[in-house]
Amino acid sequence: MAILPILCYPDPRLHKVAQPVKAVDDRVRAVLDDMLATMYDANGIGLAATQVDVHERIVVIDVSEERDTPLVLINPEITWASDEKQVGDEGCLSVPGIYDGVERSTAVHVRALDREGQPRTIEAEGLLAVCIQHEMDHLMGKVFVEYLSPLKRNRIKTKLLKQQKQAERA
Ligand code: GNR
Ligand code: NI
Repeated sequence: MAILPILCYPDPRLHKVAQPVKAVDDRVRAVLDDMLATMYDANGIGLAATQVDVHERIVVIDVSEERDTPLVLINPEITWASDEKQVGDEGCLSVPGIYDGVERSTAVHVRALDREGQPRTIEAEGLLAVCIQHEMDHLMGKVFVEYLSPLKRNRIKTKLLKQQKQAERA
């Protein structure tokens, strides 16, 4: 298992569209294990493959308090999303230190393959529903700051670029 580097906004690779996984084999299971290790190491509740520069439809999530309930989604598709929506503060491992409100459906149904390649349906609400929508956006090349105003987004971009240049020099 390896902890993978996480791409930081505004890295253009965060906007690549992920391709479907063709076969859930040992290669994909190794990616899943590295992604889980990376997510837990970073104290995130979710991680999309896009964030670790792997452009395949793979997501890992753990919204449990104990951080002992990993959920794996391969080729996820949202089959239903509630009309009811709610604004909640979101953060992202690829946008460190930034938190802002995003409107999401309060509940979703997702069809995905598990680590054995078996199809599963997940009915999610609350934080899990928010996280699933956030991760599926990543697979489409979308980062949550794109829901914010252009003014806010540009300020975030400038701030993070400055931080990254600072880190390079350090
Ligand atoms: O760790 C994370 N927390 C979080 C909080 C509110 C809404 C979404 C998230 S996902 C984020 C991890 C991440 O960046 N996943 O892509
Ligand atoms: Ni994210």
